Amino acid sequence: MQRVMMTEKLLSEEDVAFYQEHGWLVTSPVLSDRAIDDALQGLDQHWSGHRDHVLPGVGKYCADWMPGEGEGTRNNEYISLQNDLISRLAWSRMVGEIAAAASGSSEIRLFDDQIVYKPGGQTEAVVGWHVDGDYWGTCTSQEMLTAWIPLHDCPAELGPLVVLDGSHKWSHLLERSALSFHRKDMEGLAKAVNELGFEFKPVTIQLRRGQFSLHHCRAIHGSYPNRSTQPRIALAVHLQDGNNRYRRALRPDGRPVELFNDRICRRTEGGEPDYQDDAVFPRLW
Ligand SMILES: O=C(O)CCC(=O)C(=O)O
Ligand SMILES: [Fe+2]
Repeated sequence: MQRVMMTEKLLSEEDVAFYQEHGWLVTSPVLSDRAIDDALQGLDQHWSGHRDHVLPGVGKYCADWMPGEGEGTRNNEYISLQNDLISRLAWSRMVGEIAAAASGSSEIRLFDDQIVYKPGGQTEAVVGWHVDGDYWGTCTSQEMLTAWIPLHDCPAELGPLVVLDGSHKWSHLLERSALSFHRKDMEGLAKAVNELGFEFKPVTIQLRRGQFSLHHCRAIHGSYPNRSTQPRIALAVHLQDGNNRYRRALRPDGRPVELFNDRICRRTEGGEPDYQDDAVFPRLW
């Protein structure tokens, strides 16, 4: 009973309906200063070379920016499995509870996470329009979602996340080559969206410290340059609902899709990656 009451307070029925309709949601400031300060400290530890847990293959099979690797946008994937201070924020019950309510799932587990750090003074560097679910071909679920948590106030000037409103309902109709985290052309997509008969409606998710946003795994999103003088640091926590399972998937060239998750998690009796492995996919809710 207590849990149900908490959920009702954190997210109203209207909030859930909004998420289902628009494919994104902004929370109230529910994350503590302490949790965010800890995550910032964890990030400093990571970039100084400290590892609470060594994950073999990080840096080779997934991004792990370290000092000396350029002054552009930094990307550190699977960081919560390596740093305990970051995992406290990434795996927080609060994030899990809100994600569960929004997606209508009784269970939420981590899928993976990443820090995206943009130095100040950017003029061109963007995160290209993409759909997170396109990177998760081995997942059966179409209800996975991402919590985007800035580690400071994040007004428009800092290049926060931008989501195309309602795009989770039609993103599958777009030509895939138009979409990529690494694509630089932010303007070209509007034409393609309009040609399909949909409205190109970018929503800039401006947040205060302690707030976070959720976006659906089929929602198109990206971000513009950080034009401010301070860094923009965000923790993106990619989440799976309780129904998600591994399925075999092939790339366009016919080779099997293999995610970094698949390399590091245990196997089911049938020999397939087990997306319920608590060691790699901890349960938040
Ligand atoms: O932080 C960004 O600009 C992009 C993050 C992102 O793609 C995500 O949260 O799924
Ligand atoms: Fe994304």
